[in-house]
Formats: sequence, C-alpha cells, structure tokens
Amino acid sequence: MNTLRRTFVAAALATGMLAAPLASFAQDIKPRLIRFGYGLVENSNQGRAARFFAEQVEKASGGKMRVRTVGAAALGPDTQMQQALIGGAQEMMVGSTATLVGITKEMALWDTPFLFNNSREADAILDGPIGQKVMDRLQEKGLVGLVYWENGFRNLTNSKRPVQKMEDFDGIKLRVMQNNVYLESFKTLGANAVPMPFSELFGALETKTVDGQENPFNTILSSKFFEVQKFLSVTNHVYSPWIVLVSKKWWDELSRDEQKVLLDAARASRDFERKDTREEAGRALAELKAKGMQVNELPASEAARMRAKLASVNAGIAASVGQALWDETQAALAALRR
Ligand code: TK8
Repeated sequence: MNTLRRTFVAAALATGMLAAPLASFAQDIKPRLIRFGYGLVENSNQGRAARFFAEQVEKASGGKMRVRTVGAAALGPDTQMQQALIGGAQEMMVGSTATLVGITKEMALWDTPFLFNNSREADAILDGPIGQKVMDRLQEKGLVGLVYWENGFRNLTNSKRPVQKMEDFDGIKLRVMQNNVYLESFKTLGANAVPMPFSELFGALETKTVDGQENPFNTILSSKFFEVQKFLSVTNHVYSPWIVLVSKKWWDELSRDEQKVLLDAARASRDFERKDTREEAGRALAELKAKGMQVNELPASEAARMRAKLASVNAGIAASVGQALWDETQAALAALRR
C-alpha cells in the first residue's frame, strides 16, 4: 500500500467509515494474483515463455495483475493442475493437450501420429477455426483455453538400443503420456507402453523403471534426459501441442478488460514461444550429440512402415473425436497442401 492509500485507510478508520466500503476499497487496490503452473524446469522453452507471459500481463495491467509462475510441476502434474483450475483453486497453467483427453475427448485429435508434416501446418490448424473449436469444448468442463504453444515434433530416446526398425521396439518399456492414443500407438509398434506423468519420468528413467520415452529435442535437453538415455532415434512421429489454460470459475469473475489483458498476453507469448522453441530445436540436437547421445535417423523405408502401421490407430481417433471433426481436419490439411 502506498502512503496515500495508507493515509486514506487510516482516515477512514478514524472517521468511523463503515467496514463494508472499506473492504471493497481494499479489494480494488489489491493486485490480482495469478498462479501459473507448468511442468518443465524454469530453464526451458516452457519456463521462458511463462516468464514472458507474466511480464506482459504485469505491464499491460499496470501491475494490477501479477503472475506467479511455478515450474517443475511444483503445483502438481498436468492432470492435478487441471483439476485445481476446474475447482478454482489455481488460476492458470500450461501443459500438454494430451493430458486433457480424459476431460475433452476432442483433444485426442492432436495426438494423431503424423497429423502435421511441418510447423506451418500445425500453426495454421491450431490457430484456425478447428483449433478454436477444439479449445472451446473445454468451457463446458470448467476450463478456458487461450492459445496453443509449441511443444514440438516428438522423438524417441531409450537406454537399450538404437531403434532403426519396428522390431527394435520389442521389449522396450516406454513411458507414454496418459491417454489411450499414445498407449495404442506404441503398443501397435511393439513397445511395452507405460502411461506416466511427466514429473515422474526422470526418476523412472534413472532407476530403469522404464527404458525410454519420447519428447521433442528441446525437452530431452532441458530435462537432462541425455544423462539417463543413450540412444536418440529421430522419428518426428507426432506433433502434440501445449495449451495455455485458465480456470473458468475464476475467468468469469474477471472484467472484460482483465480478460483482454490475459488474452493479448497469451497471444504475444505464443509468438514468442514458438520462435524461441524453433530456434532452440535447431541447436538442441547438436547439443545432445555433444552430450554423448547416439543419434540415428530412421531409414525412409522403415519410417514409411511405421507410418503405415500407425495409421491403424486413426480410425479409433476419428471415432472418439467425431467423424465430422476428423473429416474437417483432413480436408483443411489437404487444402493447405495443395
Ligand atoms: C510437461 C509435459 C511435457 C510432455 C510430456 O508437463 O508429458 O511428455 O511432452 O511437455 O506436458
């Protein structure tokens, strides 16, 4: 409280003003505190973008809205934070769309193997009407989606052997994100797929509870998986985004101006995050090699074989997200590719 306000409060008390108006005045001057949770460490593309978002919000609101970023799943893994947002115990988070599938089944669309060929296609679909439609389905579940951030194309690491062909998955215990598309996809390839929250992953790799995992180069680097994983196979098997979420319960209490501050800052953070992530991905692979990871590219024939095999999960995804949404997405992608 600044001196002027303190004087006012003191004067109000001295002149015996009623407690009620005093309380509402105090509420007006207290900045809104926004707890913004995320899963990766602070020194990661996710952490940098969270900080950028916080700065934008503080600047645009003139300090009336404050964002406290909390990384490394210190507020809990994705699924726990989602529940905290729904209940109104936490205001914001960023996390994988993959962990939202249990809440909003349409999110499984983004887990479709090889859905996007490149980031241009991902941006166009995610930022377009289809991305918005999927995001809007969250509202009836108590969540407001603001923007998608890039997590990136995912690649495979493990401690057993280079994966050069499908048969190399045999006997590999692979941690997957917690949803059925991932489970089915990697079972289909022959791996022993184990769903597990990201926050438990490093420990599980270290103790060999699991042999491998899959994530973009950026995360393999920032989460130091190179310390516990020898082999990196470049598969680019799926582009699964992150999504910035707000508690709907809390969002509905905000003024239009406050909502606009958050949405504008989220859009700015999206542009910042994608640029930063793409720049980092370019150097992360070289860094992982320098840290001693043995990297292999899949021969084109094997990549095609895996792709064909994984297409068998598509029917299941179409059925769970709805055939109409599936067809609309395929048509939009075909138009982008013309
Ligand atoms: C971070 C996760 C992570 C994701 C995963 O909380 O779980 O593998 O790729 O980025 O959301």
